[in-house]
Amino acid sequence: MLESVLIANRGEIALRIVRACRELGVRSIAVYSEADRGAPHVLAADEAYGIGPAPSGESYLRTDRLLEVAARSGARAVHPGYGFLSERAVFARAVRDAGLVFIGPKPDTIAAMGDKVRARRLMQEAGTPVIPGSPGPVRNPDEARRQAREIGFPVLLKAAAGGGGKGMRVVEGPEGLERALAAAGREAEAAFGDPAVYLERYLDAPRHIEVQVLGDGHGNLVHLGERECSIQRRHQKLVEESPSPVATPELRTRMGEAAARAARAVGYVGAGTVEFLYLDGDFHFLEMNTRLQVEHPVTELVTGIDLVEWQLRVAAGEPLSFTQEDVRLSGHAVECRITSEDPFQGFLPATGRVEVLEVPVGAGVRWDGGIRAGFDIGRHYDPLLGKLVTWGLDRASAVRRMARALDELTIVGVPTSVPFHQRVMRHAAFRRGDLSIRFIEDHPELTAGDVDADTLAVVAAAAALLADGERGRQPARGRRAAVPPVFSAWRRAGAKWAVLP
Ligand code: MV4
Repeated sequence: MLESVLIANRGEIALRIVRACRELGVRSIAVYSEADRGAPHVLAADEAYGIGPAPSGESYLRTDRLLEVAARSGARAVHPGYGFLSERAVFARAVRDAGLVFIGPKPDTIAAMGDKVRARRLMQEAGTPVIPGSPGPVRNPDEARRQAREIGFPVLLKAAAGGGGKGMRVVEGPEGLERALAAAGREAEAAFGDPAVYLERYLDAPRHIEVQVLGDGHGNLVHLGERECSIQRRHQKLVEESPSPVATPELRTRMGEAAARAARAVGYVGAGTVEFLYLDGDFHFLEMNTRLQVEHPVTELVTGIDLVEWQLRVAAGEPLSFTQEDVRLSGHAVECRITSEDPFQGFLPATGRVEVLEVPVGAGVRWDGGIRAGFDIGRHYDPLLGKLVTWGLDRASAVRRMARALDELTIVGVPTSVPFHQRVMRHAAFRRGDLSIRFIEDHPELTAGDVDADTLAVVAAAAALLADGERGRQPARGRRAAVPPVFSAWRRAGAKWAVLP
């Protein structure tokens, strides 16, 4: 096994990696910015080193400082987590060139999948269905018109260097093509420094379903079932689950084999994800993510396979100890991303100090968190506070368990997405599994304004005082208390302030 791992990340994923290291007897080395002194990942790791000021450009994205810490601490490997430097081929190469193990695929694989046109071509050659589209970047309006006619309208313009939806433009007919091409090119140039764009047939309201793959350095590669990730807003996923409510065993096998073929075609080593768009029974390759993903826990809960453990084992040169036939899916898992955003104000990012943190426990409940009471949530990093994940024998029980766990999750001091998730878990369309990437727009009642927090605080304080007055009376034997749990009703409403009982 690797003797030590430098974790080039922060928050819940850094903690997740520390835990895997500890179980394997690997020394964990954390890094932190000035905003993250005393952050949970820093306290949890075996060692921690400051790498600069709060802005990530001056800390978590500084390859030079990370490699300095690696040298100083004697780290043998680097785990990039997700985001930050995790999909930068140049970083992976720099880590290797410094004589360290990069915990992830080969730099060339990262580069190939980062180029969306190249990735499409590779996947097509591997026999994975791709969305009908142009064979390469479109160079001029004439070429665009010819290809669009062949593909059929509506078409979608995408940045070749893209990802994350930047530079995308839907075009309904030939009239709009020239303008959209110019605009998409400018946007792609601004976002990625590369104006190249290509065309795909536009799929209306598909599902986003992805397949987890895991390969070792000995030519073995398995797929670990799919995740349904359709519930998202502005390309930020909010709820994920495994399996997908639409996946039959036949679909799972077809998608899994398509994903595994795709990954084998690029000699994939480590944990990766092949993303598909699914519509009316058909699926098409979208992108491949060459990193561990935020939503990996739902796969872990239904397969029993610890993905971070296997990332470390594979990076150390171990072969997979199981085959595709050994992979069995059991039950159903759901994940809610808990963020410091106000769902009733367009998911406005919020800041504040976490005053109280109470985390649900019990059978089938997992909290992958990155916060603690007393920790300040600032504006410098993404707003993910933690992930609440539940497992059940079937989808309905996993969802009921999530609703209960959300009611028990108490975060006081900063607005969170918890009340949004409570609505989703009780929503009829969600319970039917009737999902698409438009789910949130299609159901505005999920994000319609709640009572404003200040009004609620006054009402809740009055209720709490009344409840305190009643609390002296004990219910008769076998009777419920006359006073309902005011504090839990209050926190369920997402109040910013609480008078603790
Ligand atoms: C699409 C699409 C519809 N048709 N491609 C958005 C991010 C980028 N990586 C790919 N994306 C999409 N590509 C075709 N041909 C719709 C999206 C899309 C989307 C995809 C997955 C998850 C959420 C999404 C939200 C909006 C649009």
